[in-house]
Amino acid sequence: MTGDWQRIILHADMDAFFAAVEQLDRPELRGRPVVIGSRSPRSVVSTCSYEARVFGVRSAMPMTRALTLCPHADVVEPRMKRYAEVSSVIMEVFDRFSPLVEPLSIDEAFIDMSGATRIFGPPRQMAGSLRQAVKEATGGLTVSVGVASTKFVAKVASDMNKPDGVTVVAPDEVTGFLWPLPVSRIWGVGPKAQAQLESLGMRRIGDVAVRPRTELAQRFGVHGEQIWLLANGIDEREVEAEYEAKSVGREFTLEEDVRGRPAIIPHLLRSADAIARSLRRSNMTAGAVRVKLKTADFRLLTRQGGLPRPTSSAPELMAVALSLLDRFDLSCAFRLVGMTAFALAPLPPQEDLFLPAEVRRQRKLDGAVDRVLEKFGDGALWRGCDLPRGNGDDK
Ligand code: TTP
Ligand code: MG
Repeated sequence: MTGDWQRIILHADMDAFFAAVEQLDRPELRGRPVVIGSRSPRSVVSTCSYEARVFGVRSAMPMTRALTLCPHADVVEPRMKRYAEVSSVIMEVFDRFSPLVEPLSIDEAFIDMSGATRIFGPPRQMAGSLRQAVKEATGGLTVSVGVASTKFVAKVASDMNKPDGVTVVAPDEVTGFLWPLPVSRIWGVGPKAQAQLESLGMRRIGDVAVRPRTELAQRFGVHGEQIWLLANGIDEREVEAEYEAKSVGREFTLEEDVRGRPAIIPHLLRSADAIARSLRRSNMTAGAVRVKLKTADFRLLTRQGGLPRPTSSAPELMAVALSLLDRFDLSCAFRLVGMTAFALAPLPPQEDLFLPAEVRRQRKLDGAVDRVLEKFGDGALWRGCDLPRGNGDDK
């Protein structure tokens, strides 16, 4: 399991979600074929336990057919409110692992863990910790996880060892992993496109990948190009966090690329100041920080690390950001510099009394800085750093 992990993306998908929740809440259903839906003649199967899948029962199948395949199944009416409740528990677990969590449906999400190996260990260990945390938080539910450096491969991978499984696809294993799979595994290839591809001799992903890109583009337009890119494991899409409030970030796209630590630091200071102010305004603290750099050739690099204690102070955020900076290769030019604070929590009331004197002093200074910035606007204070004017825009 080697290779250059530019990004580490986890796709986590609960196993037989609705059915598993029913088996959790009703122990008498454990080990039984459970089919979620109603017994009414027109009902379709919402999902079913793995014990029912052995008989060929599947989601979206007419209930009558499911009961023909598995007559002794327990049919259970869905309880959406309960599933939504469990869904928020698992999403909260994911949020503890990264500020970049993109929920895809009630039971699955992408989690960007790039740059987090210092905290969570190598990819397989990350997946293990996540699965354990989900199990503990839910009281016993299992989740399958795929890990790869792209969303597409991570999503395909999470399905490979279901239920209760992990599949890690290192960057140098992508071709070997994807190519033997049927073309229907490619995002956007439905039954119609599948039939078209097959009629042209492309049954497996590898058959698509080895054709010239232009051939796919000519036959299927932009969509064809997308299929070709995915078949070759190329997928630049970023994990997009849905809820901004779970993290506070500030990044700057620079008019001129910057090179080297001294040129990067002022932009991080700007980010830290803005983030700290925003945290204080909402009486929140952050427990971890992520530094983001985009190279001149658009490669996105991130590193993240925990704070020694939750804080809303710019110097404390900055101290961690500076140590994270040591973990980047800073030899290339960067077009974007940014920072995100996450693992947010409300500031405990009256905590001030118990803080050491230097922390209280820093808080007072922070308050004074906030007042100056509120009066004169961002950029009025750079804490002694020399930042060229007009270099960078707020995003
Ligand atoms: P899935 O993740 O697709 O299915 P699953 O979690 O039941 O099983 P697994 O991931 O182990 O293959 O969908 C999540 C839930 O969404 C599922 O438990 C029930 C609901 N669902 C439907 O109601 N109808 C459907 O057709 C599908 C596919 C899912
Ligand atoms: Mg699922």
